[in-house]
Amino acid sequence: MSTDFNGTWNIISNDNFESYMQALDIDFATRKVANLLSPQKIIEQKGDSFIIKTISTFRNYEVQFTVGEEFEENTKGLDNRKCQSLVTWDNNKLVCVQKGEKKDRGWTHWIEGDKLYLELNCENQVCKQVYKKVPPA
Ligand code: VLP
Repeated sequence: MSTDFNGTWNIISNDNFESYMQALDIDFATRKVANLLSPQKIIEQKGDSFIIKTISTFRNYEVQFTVGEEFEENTKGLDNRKCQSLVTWDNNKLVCVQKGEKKDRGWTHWIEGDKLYLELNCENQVCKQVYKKVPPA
C-alpha cells in the first residue's frame, strides 16, 4: 500500500528557493514576489492518480498525472516551458522527472508524520520545502 498524500498542506520552510528560481530563469521582479509567498499544496490522490495544486496569493499551479504514465507538462505561470514529465514511485517517495530544456529537472515528494517534504531540482540547484498538514475540518 502506497503513501496517502491527500490533504491540504501549508509551507513551513523553503530552502534555496531563490537559486532554484534563478536556475529556471525567473526574472528578478517575479522572484522578489515569489520569495514572499507562503504557498499551500492541495493534493487529491486516488490510488496512482494525482492532482497537485500549488496555491498562492500571486499565482496558482496545478498538475494532474497518473504514476507511470508520461505526460506533457506546460509549466504555465511558472517558467512557461514544456516538459515530458513522468512520475514514479521510489519506495514511498513520489519522483517526477521533467525532461525538457533544463537538465536534471524534477521533484520528489514524501511524507514523514504530519509533514510533507518536497525537493525541487533544476540544473545543479535543489530547493527543499517542508509543509505541515492542515487538520481536516
Ligand atoms: C517559479 C518557480 C511563483 C516562480 C514564479 C511564480 C509557488 C510538486 C510540483 C507540482 C511545483 C511547484 C514549483 C514552484 C516553482 C515556482 C508562483 C507561485 C507558486 O510543484 O508539488 O507541480 O513544481
